[in-house]
Amino acid sequence: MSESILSDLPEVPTDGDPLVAKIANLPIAQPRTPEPEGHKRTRYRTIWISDVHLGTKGCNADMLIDFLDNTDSETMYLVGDILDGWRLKKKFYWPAAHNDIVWRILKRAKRGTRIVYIPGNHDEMFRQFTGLNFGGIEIRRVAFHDTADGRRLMVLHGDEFDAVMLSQRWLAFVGDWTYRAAMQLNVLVNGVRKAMGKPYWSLSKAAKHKVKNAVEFIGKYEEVVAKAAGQRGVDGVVCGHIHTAEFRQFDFNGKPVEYWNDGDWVEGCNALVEHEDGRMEILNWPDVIKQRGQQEAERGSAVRAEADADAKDPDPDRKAA
Ligand SMILES: [Mn+2]
Repeated sequence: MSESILSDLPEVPTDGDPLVAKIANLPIAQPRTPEPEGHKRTRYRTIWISDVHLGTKGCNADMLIDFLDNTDSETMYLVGDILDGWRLKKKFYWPAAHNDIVWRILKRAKRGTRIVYIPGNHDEMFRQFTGLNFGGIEIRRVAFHDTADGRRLMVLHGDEFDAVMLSQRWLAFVGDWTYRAAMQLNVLVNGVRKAMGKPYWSLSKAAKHKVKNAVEFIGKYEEVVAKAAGQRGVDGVVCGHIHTAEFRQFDFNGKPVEYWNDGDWVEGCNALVEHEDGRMEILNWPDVIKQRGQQEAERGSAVRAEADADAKDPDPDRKAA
C-alpha cells in the first residue's frame, strides 16, 4: 500500500495536466533517512521556507533535511518554488532525499503543525488548487500572518512583481543561465570541500555582492515588493523568489514597512523564523551547523578536561559517595 501526495484529494482532476498527474501519483515512500527520535528540536512560533526546487540537482536536500529534523513550529509557510515543475517537465528527477523532504513535511502536518503552501512560479501547476487542503496542507495564493506582537504580514512568493520589474528583466534572464551554471559549480566546489572535510561555502554569497547589476536588481525588487505591501496597508511582507534572504525596512507614506525574504535551499540555505515573542530572524543553516559543530567540540573537550582533572585530583566528595 502506497500513499501518494494527493491521496487525500481524490476528487481533483489531474488528467488535464500530465505533470500534475505525475506528481500527484508520486509514491511517498518511507524516508531513506529516518527522522531522529527523542532529540530536542528548536521550537519557533513560525517558520517560512521557499525556493527548495525539489526535482532538480541544485536542491540542497541534505541541508534541508537537517533543518527539518532540528526545528519545529506552530505554523510553517512554504513560500513557493518548493517543487520545480519546469525542470521536472523536461527531465524527471526524483531522488530519495526529495521524497524524504515531502514525507517530513506531510508528517509535520500530521503532528499538528499548520502548514500553508503558497505555490510559486516554478510550481504554478498547484495554483489551480488554491483554497483547497490536502494532507492537512492549506494551498493559498497569498496569506496574511499575524505575529505574536501584533504585526500583520502579507506572505506571497514574489513572482507577481516580475511584470513590474520588466525594465530589468534582461538582468533576470542573464541571471537565470549564469545562475544555473554558478549553482553547478557550487555543487562541484562543495563536493570537493566536503571530501576534504571543509565546511560548506556559498559561491553566490561571495559573487552576488560583487555583481553590481544583480545588486541593483535585488534592491529595486525589494523596494517594489515593500511598496505593494504598504499599499495593502500591512506592516510588512514575506516573500522568496529571488533567492536572496534579506531584511529591510522601508517607509511608505510615513509608515514603516518590513521586507523579509526567506532565501532559498539551492545555495544560500536560509529560513525565516518568528520566535514566541514575535521577534523575527533569518537563519543561515550552514552557519547554524558550523556553530553546532563548534559547540559539540567544546563540550567534548570540556568533558575530556573534567575527566583528566578527576584522574589527577579525584573529587573528595565523589570519593566519599
Ligand atoms: Mn520563483
